[in-house]
Amino acid sequence: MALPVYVLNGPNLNLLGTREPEVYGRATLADIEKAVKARAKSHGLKIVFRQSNHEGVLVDWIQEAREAASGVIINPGAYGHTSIAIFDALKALDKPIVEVHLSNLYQREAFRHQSYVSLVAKGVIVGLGDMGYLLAVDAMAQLVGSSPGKRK
Ligand code: CA2
Repeated sequence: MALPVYVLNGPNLNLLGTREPEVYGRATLADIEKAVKARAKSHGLKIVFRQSNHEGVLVDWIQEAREAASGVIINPGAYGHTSIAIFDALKALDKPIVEVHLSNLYQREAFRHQSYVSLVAKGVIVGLGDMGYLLAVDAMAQLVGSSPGKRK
């Protein structure tokens, strides 16, 4: 049985769809989860989709992924810019990592221009809104060698 891809979301992403639609779009995180699972199914991939506002919880899930996931797609939210703990946990994960940000970090404040996660991610998708998550699933399918013919 193929292991699922973990899709991990950091702080405040539970608020998507409620404020700042011009920056983050109108989709809620539940909308994104639904779309991600549908896209993953077309690749024969299973998804574990989670969100936490707590750094240590995200670290725990990344550690869990060492045994339980085939790869990790992560929108670390603001922790991407600050968290060495999340960087260390991801560095210890010997699986493909794709980083996603809804907004284009490079058109925003300077403190958003650097990401610790980018240092350990195979690829980074920024500025494409919720489409970025779907592109990350497509990329992950290639990275973990999944295809509809291999559906489990
Ligand atoms: O662009 C992204 O995906 C971010 O990871 C979103 C984070 C931000 O701190 C990163 O720099 C970039 C923040 C998510 C906050 O989302 C909200 C949505 C609606 C209302 C309030 C916050």
